Amino acid sequence: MTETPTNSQSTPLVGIIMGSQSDLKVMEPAAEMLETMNIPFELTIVSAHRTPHRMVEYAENARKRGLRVIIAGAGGAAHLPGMVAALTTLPVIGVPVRSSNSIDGWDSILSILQMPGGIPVATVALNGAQNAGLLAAQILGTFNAAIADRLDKYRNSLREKVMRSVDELRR
Ligand code: RP5
Repeated sequence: MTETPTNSQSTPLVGIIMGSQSDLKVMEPAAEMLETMNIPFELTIVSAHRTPHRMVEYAENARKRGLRVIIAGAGGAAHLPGMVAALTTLPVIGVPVRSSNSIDGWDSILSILQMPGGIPVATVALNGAQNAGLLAAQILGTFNAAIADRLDKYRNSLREKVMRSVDELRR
């Protein structure tokens, strides 16, 4: 299976998958965050119900291809993250996507969040792909000092932004 380009020539550590091209806009912040953290990733479309065999192949080969974390986004009856999690022991981060036909996104949230015991999916907020990228970086940062260092710098930048607002309000 050929995957879509990564952010560098290195072997991708994170696989970003989504159920449809229509999820791309929501999922892009995960890719942007991984780019910021200089983490090689791949991004592609894998649909649990439209391309079920592709999903099985992707999940079963993910670890041997070098992936360490999978970010899976889907909307509606969003079974992609749970099914992928069932097929691999790599950590799977689920992004509930608010799709056009959704009931305010609750369908996506509940179908990704409410995994029965035994097969976890780390679920982020509705359309919360940025946090999915960060969480993937944090998982990799547990054994990669360079990534942990970039995460510290990112946190510092958040703190400094708040402190600048505090200073401005004092004036
Ligand atoms: C899911 O169905 C996708 O994840 C998407 O969020 C939703 C709608 O897909 P399209 O009909 O826009 O392709 O599989």
